[in-house]
Amino acid sequence: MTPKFRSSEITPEAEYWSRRRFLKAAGVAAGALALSACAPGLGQPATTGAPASTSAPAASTSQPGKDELGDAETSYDSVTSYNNYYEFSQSKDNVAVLAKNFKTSPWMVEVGGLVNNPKTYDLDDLRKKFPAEERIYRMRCVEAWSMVIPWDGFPLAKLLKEADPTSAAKYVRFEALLDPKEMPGQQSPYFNWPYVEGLRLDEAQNDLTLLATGLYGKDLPPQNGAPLRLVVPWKYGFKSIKAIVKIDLVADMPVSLWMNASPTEYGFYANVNPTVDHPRWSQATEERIGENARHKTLMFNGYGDQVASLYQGMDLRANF
Ligand SMILES: Nc1nc2c(c(=O)[nH]1)N[C@H]1C(S)=C(S)[C@@H](COP(=O)(O)O)O[C@H]1N2
Ligand SMILES: [Mo]
Repeated sequence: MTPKFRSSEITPEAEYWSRRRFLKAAGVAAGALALSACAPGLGQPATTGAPASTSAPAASTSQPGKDELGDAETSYDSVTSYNNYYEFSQSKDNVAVLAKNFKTSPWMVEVGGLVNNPKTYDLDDLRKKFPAEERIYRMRCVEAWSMVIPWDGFPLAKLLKEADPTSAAKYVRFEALLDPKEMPGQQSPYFNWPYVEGLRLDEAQNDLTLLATGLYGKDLPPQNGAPLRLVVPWKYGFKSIKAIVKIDLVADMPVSLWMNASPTEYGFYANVNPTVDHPRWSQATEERIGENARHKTLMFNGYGDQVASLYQGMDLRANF
């Protein structure tokens, strides 16, 4: 059981922001300083020798190094050194160091539940079976910062098709690795480990929904969720679960780690929505890491053409 605790005691997704606000109010340029300290690529193009992105995802209008809206990719250094990964740390700037020696091979992924074809995959076999393609996606954290990341991966829909959900399957439940020896953050009693996330089946089957194995043309580094993580670009970043070991088709809506930790702040749907604020801060704008100006937050993070129909007739304020 998860111990219940007051939201003032939570360090998640929230404390970070209120701390920045506090420091700003105190007259310190805290936000900019803190970010430049942990985002070395600030304002610079990617210089890490990573291959330039050449192909576009859903839209074919992208220029190399940009998403389909013309937004520049966030530098490789920022993407790999500013991370949310509570299994390792509640601070974003030391995850990369703490996760450095995390063992990501061999790795097994168990696909089961309400399917006709349950199977446990070795990750290497899975990668051979479903070759990676590049998708340049915006990633919007619920904490009101964002990045543009060129992922390599394959649509979850392909794996689901092979698993062959039964008619009783309505949701997909994802589970991350539980290993408190290797993941020191799992010694925190404030969270109901392992990290769990979920999608409605039709969301999971949408072509945008990616199982990522790499970024910038290289294997995922541990801090970004190696060897296998979800990417759901129209939802807040916490839906994009890292270090997946289990994917189950289920009948009932899964309860995620964040819903469990703070149900009034983090809902199941978590669709990016500039008109529905977090109880403690506005979601109207976001800080694009590596840039100075704030961006306006876009409905469904700018992917409405592909996903708005999934929510027709739903009250997106109630289903936050
Ligand atoms: N297993 C796991 N997955 C996770 C998290 C986490 O703490 N544990 N954090 C989430 C949050 S809040 C965000 S914003 C993204 C960050 O992904 P990135 O570090 O690759 O940018 O990962 C998400 N996936
Ligand atoms: Mo996040």
